[in-house]
Amino acid sequence: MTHEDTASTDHHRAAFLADVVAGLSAPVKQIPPKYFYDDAGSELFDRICELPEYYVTRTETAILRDYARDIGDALGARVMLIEPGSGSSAKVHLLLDVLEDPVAYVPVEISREHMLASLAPLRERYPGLEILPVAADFTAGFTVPESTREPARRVVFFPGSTIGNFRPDDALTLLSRFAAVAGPGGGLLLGADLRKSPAVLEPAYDDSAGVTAAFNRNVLTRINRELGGDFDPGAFRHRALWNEPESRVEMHLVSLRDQRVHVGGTAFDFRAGEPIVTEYSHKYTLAGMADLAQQAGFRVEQVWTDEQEWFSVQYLVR
Ligand code: AVJ
Repeated sequence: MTHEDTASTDHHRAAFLADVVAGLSAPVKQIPPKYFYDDAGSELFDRICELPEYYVTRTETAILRDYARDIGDALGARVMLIEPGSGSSAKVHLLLDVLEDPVAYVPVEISREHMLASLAPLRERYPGLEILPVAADFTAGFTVPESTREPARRVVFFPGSTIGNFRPDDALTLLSRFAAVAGPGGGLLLGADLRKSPAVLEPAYDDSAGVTAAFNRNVLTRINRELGGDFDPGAFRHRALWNEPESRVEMHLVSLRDQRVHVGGTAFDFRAGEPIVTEYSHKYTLAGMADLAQQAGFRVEQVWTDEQEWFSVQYLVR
């Protein structure tokens, strides 16, 4: 463990503690969803992507596969591909297989070990491609490294409908930041889940096997391990609700009894039935996303959806 690693771990722990204490002190208690993704959480999420109810990943992957050539043509040659929140970089090969002479791939990921482990197969598959990993929290801004060859344009790749985790005003801030990263002539290839029946949405976030419930509770286990909390994860119930006015799925951890929990020396009281909000997944219409993109400085160049229009892959240009 280098000095830098210790410093960044301490910095990360301090930010984690501050976010949790602030979130649990709020009128409506909350824990930011970015803290789901420790190694256990990342593995649980990989399992969620295989679930029958969770249509998001397979629907997006099918669109990227079915329209790969069109998407490759739209992005053009000698692209630098930048992927904020790359996770296990499970989708980027669908683009790299069809892109003409891509200059570099820049994954940006908060869990460093998970990212570096996921890059080995890519290095093997694309020996001529420069891969420049950035261990950073993309929501806090990051610097794009220089590539050896000058790219024709920068394209930000933001799949998986992670944009849905952000309230619309925060989503606008994030898209504006991506517009700055892409630069003039650059673009954004965005995966955005679309509005649909709650009868489909709620099971997708509360699957019958209980994997999403375990994913949700895991953040309490992480707080106990990394922040010295004394949560009893079994004393909280997983809940997924469709919020029509806000056009989002909300994930909650509901306290099963009156209880007191301590984190970092601070006590937090919960009433029976009181929720902790752990994630929002906003669902867009095509018109709604086009409007948000325009406010952020993008123009919608092309949109690809599945037959049922459950999911959209959108190429936005500056
Ligand atoms: C990775 C944020 C896109 O919101 O659908 C999956 C995370 N949460 N099941 C989503 C998630 C519950 C997922 N994103």
